[in-house]
Amino acid sequence: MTDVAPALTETIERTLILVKPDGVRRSLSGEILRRVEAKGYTLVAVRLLDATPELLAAHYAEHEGKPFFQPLVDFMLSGKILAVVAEGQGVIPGFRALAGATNPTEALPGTIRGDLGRDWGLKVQQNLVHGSDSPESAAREIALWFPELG
Ligand code: DAT
Ligand code: MG
Repeated sequence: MTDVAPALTETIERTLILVKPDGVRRSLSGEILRRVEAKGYTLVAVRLLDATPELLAAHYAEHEGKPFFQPLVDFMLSGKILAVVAEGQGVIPGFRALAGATNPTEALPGTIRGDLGRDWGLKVQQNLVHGSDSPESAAREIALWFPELG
């Protein structure tokens, strides 16, 4: 058994989840965390905060220069964000599957964006949640939002 346990624990991963300002404003934080917990993932850290332009520029660096970049930053500054670190085997793709497609019109029923989100006709999609898309992104984003865990 001693050679099995370390191999299993090495597969545990962490992801950064954000309940965006639309989710907090619409009082969906609890429903979203409920789905993460009901799936079986563990909440490692949770923080309600106001983002800053600097934090968002770093977080969304890959989108700089795209037409929706400034609307996205303005939207993310429009209210409180619930930042969460969740843990479990496969949690990075697992939460992306729970979240659903980026465009809430296309997100399938059963997903957070499919069940709870819609297109509001704005310059940026307000789609309730962010989830890290790779182990590299997760490590980078967790260090940004939870420096004490990085
Ligand atoms: P995701 O959040 O699914 O990883 P992303 O990283 O490509 O999507 O984009 C970040 C956010 O920007 C996304 O959640 C919503 C918004 N967005 C992306 N593409 C968009 C587009 N073509 N039009 C409007 N908003 C968009
Ligand atoms: Mg993304």
